[in-house]
Amino acid sequence: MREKHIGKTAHQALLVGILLMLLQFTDLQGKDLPYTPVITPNGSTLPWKMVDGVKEFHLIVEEIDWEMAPGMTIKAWGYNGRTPGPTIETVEGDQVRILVTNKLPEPTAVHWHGVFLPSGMDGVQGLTQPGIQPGETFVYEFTLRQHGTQMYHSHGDEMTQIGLGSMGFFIIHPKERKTKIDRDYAIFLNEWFIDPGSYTPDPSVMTEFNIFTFNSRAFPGTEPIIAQTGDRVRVRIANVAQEAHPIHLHGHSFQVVATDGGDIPESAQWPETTVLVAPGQTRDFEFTAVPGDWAMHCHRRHHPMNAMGHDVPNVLGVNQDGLEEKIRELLPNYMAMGEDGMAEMAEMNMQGPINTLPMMAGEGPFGTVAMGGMFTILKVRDDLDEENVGWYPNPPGTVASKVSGGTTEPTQSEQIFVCPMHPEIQQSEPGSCPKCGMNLKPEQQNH
Ligand SMILES: [Cu+2]
Repeated sequence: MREKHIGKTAHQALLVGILLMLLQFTDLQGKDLPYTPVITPNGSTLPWKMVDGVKEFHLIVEEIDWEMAPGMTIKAWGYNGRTPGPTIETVEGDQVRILVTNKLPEPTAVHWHGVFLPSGMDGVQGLTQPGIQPGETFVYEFTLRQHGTQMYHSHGDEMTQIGLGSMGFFIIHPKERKTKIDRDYAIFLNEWFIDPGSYTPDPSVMTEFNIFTFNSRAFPGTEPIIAQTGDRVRVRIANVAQEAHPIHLHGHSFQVVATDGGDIPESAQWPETTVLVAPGQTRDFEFTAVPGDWAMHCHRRHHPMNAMGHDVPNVLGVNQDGLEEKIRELLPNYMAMGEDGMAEMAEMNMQGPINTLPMMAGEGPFGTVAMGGMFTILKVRDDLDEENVGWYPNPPGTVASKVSGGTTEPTQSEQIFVCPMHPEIQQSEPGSCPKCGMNLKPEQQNH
């Protein structure tokens, strides 16, 4: 009896030991983080290693090939193979050490934007440190005494280096958060001028930009934001570009809860649907997710558009009959456009110069979305399947639809999808024409 009893205790001790080891292992794998990790759509989070109680990160700045959307790749200057650089994630109280290796052809320095630190760690070339020469590695080390959405960006030849993409998020989580965040997203704004048909952004351009990006991606290259119905969602927006961008979210009211200067007290928050994010600012907003597919975009009209929208001759309302043929005698591939607006450019999938995105594009379940640039989709579902989100299944009777035969009285009708070029191609589901590949257009069939 006694032996058996001792045996049982030893067995329990062994089990506890294994459990403790497993817990420690889990912690080492970083799965037991004391915060909801930030997701950087189309981006990544910078891994770190603990060295004698210090969180150590390594950034390498260099020229990279960066895809802005399928069909367009640029020569950017980014960190660790991407622009924006990988998101640095930390917790208030952490001691951090950041190694920066310069593989650019000119000196650089990295500024930790909005972070409280000793002046000599502030990363301003010439003012607080010598420039990091090509091939050199510098070390920055400081203890985090605040929390918030901060940034890192080049502070040497800023016009060129930031202009080509040298920036990233520096997120400091609070030790304890009063209200839980279910999903936490980070989006860096930027605008670029890339001469149609070329690969290197022109950093000397001051105002006339032609590509506008979320995390250096232009729609339809932007990854959607996803959430479960009722989730508390935080979106962090950062800007070190030339222009201020009013970021608008459909279907929700949100509160701006923090800036790069710190948390906004609840008594000072007010409801919004659009937040203006100026150069040098970050803005965090939060909302409770409502089911649907919701657009989120910059509300300046040219910013959810790609190149080619600038300086086109204004022919709105001008009858161009016969003009096309006449010009074709001189320019064989000439195509007249714009008499009824610009939407036809999206329809025709206008072939521009190489490495140049169409002005507007993107396929939705009801046809072309005719957007580009700073545009993404918030996808909220009652039963979220993260691997396969798809298009929102609208409940019956909740989709705008055409009224019949000129009457304004709603009538019973059934939606069909028809090819604009081949009217014989009709089906009950959205899709593309098997003959010409164009998007089928929704039409009503009346009973
Ligand atoms: Cu904008």
